[in-house]
Order: sequence, then structure tokens, then C-alpha cells
Amino acid sequence: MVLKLYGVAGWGSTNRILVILREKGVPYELHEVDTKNKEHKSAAFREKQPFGLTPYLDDDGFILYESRAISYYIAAKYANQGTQGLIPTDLKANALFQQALSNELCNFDSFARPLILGVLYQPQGVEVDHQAVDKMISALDEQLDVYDKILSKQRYLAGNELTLADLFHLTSGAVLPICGYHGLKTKPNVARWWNEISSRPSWQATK
Ligand SMILES: N[C@@H](CCC(=O)N[C@@H](CS)C(=O)NCC(=O)O)C(=O)O
Repeated sequence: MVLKLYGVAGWGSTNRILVILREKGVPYELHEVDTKNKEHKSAAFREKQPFGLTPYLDDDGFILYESRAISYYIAAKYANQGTQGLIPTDLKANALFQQALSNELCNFDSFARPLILGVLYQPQGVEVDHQAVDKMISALDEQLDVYDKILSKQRYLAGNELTLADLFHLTSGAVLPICGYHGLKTKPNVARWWNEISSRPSWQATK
């Protein structure tokens, strides 16, 4: 049974999974959720994704939501095909991978996301709060200074091998320039890392 992904092509959380499907060369069907008509807020949708957000995965009746968990499931299920090593198995390498996953979620995305929401997803008629945006940019920039130090010592976030943790940055990272943040291109080690991961064919085909 081919994997069925219920999401919206072009939206960050769906794109995060599409990158991993492409890295692993896994066939899938993308079922576009009719968000314009609030399908994702319906009771039937919430049976699958109780928070009423896209996406979710249906693997022959096995339902999973949260894009990072779905990506992990796909990379683990298809460990032997496509890009290798996205989930390190050695005890210490895996611990460093878990650390990098937490970095992405707690030290990157929880700073990037409010900025993206504040600039790109303002409700109609609500002005962008430029002072708040400047503060968010400067808070994110401090986080990426730390990334620059980490990446001065190793090629990727979990060590010298590419993992899911690196690829999880792509969706939010790609829209930061539109929000007025350019640190992914200006900090030398971050830029080297960002240029490498964002030029991967999986992302070029997804973005
Ligand atoms: N943490 C969730 C976030 C899901 C999420 O925020 N989805 C957004 C699209 S990227 C959505 O469905 N937004 C519609 C809404 O808020 O009504 C995940 O990674 O899957």
C-alpha cells in the first residue's frame, strides 16, 4: 500500500515530509486538504489530526500526525533505501542526533516560527508590528550565532553526517529572507551548511 499524505503542498509541515520522502525515494500519494473550506477543522479530519492542523500520514490504516514524527517514521521504515544515515543508530551518535533534533525545535524553530507568523501570517487588516519583528530577528540571530560556533567544528548539526535534524530546518529557513532575516547567508559556517542542505535535489524539488 502506497503511503498517503494528507496535507498542502507548499506549506511548511507538508514540505518537511516531502523532502524526506524524496531523500528516501519512497512512493507516496499527496491528498490535498481543502483548507479553504476548513476541511482540516472538521470532526472527520480531527479524528486523524485532533489539533485540526495539516498534515497527517495514513500508512495502510496506521495514522500519524506531527511532521517531524512522520518524517522520522518514514526514515526509519525505509532505512535501507535512499539517503543513508538520516537516523544514526550508534548509541552516542544517536544521542547527538537527539540533541540536534531538540536544537532544531527549541533553539531554531521556536524563534523562527513566531517571526514567520508575525510577518507572513498576519490576519487581514492587521499591521505588521515592526518593533516586535526587530526583536524576534535579533533573538533568532543570537541563536544562529551559536549555530555558527557549532558548525565551525563539524559539518552538520549532529556531527559530520547529514541527519533528519539538518533537513528539518529547510522549511522555516527558506522563508526567513522574506521575513527580513538573512543570517543563514551571512554567518560563514551557517552559510556553508545552509547552502549545502538547501541545494540538495530533495529540497530543490520541494521548495
Ligand atoms: N507541529 C505541527 C504543525 C502543523 C501546522 O502548524 N500546520 C499548519 C500548516 S504548516 C496548518 O495546518 N495550519 C492551518 C491552520 O492553522 O488552520 C507539524 O509539524 O505537523
